[in-house]
Amino acid sequence: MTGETPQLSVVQRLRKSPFYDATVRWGVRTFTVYNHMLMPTCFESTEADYWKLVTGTTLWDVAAERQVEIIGKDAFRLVRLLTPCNLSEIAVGQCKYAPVVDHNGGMINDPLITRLDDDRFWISLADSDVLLWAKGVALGMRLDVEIFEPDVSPLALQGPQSRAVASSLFGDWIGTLGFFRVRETELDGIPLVVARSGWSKQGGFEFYLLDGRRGEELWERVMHAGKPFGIAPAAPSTIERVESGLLSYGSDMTLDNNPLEIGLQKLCDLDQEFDFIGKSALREIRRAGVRQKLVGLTMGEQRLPGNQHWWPVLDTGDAVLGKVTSAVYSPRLQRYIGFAIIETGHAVPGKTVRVVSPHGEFPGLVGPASFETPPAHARRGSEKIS
Ligand code: THG
Repeated sequence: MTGETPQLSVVQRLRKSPFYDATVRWGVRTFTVYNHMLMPTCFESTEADYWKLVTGTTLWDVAAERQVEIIGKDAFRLVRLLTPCNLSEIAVGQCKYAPVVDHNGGMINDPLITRLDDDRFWISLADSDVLLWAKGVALGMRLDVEIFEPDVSPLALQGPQSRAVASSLFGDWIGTLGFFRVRETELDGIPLVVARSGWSKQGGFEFYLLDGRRGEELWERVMHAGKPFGIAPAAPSTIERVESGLLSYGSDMTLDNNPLEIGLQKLCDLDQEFDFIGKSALREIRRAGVRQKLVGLTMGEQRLPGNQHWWPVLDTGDAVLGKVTSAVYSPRLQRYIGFAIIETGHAVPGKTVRVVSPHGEFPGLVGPASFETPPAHARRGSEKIS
């Protein structure tokens, strides 16, 4: 036994992104595995990267958010079958945050769905194998569609200064692109779809690269344009996304959760006419009432690292109420915060529960699953957590 931190064996099976070599050159320190690919998670430190995101502008290799492309006569029908979200009005050039559920109403994924043309869609995935599910559904329902993984790799520009960088790259029209709208364009001949979206609430854009051979060129071009605005390489921030109430598939939800209990009921239209997969199951869950709910927890002022497991949540007796799904130290709130999925009867704002972590037990105050943060100012601490 050496006691050293275990390392990941990087082999061919763990696919590299078209931006991989660029991120290594720019000092990436840690990766995670996401959709069977390597995805950067940290450059300087989790907290330093977070401050750059909330105060400036950052570039993220999120090529592991793989696309499933669906084209053909029945493409719209298939996409609608896959989600409880009401897509009847989705316009060409629009995207929607749309849960994908199975016949029991269990969460298969929580992707963005983009309509590129009347009969052409992308499903931009969180970490699960939707390509196979979509192919199975199409086969079973005898739909006239083609389903494949296109050569498309998202690169995200996120943070309050992102618009300035995007304008200097593309011109002023980018400032008029609506939220969750996309437009096909190019940059020095590099083919792209540009979207106003991204997995933070700091504002920004996503550049979907349409030619995997030109990843490094695109990365360097954006870094160069961002230099006057202090751009930095970074990655999806667990701290910021918990503060902002953005959920992560695999941590905050799995196939065992339905969208109604994790706060995604607002995205589901169970009364629409269209008979999507999981409709009767979700209607029954709504009728009976959800057994558990995802809530926000404030867990004191201790500066602990994030959780690597689900931690039990107990009541004042020893009854297990559920689990903490994500936990981070918020430098802006100066509190340890997170999400938990707990029994409905205890999922009441103001209620205190007990969190059992490897760092000890501490109380958790139940509240909304999104946190009010003060504006970023000179609170920046020097301590780093990994
Ligand atoms: N961009 C792209 N693909 C993705 C993500 C992304 N795939 C994986 C993951 N992220 C999908 N999950 C989300 C979750 C939330 C949001 C986007 C993707 C999001 N939510 C806003 C909110 O909750 O306020 C807006 C929701 C709404 O208005 O409907 O942006 O980031 N390409």
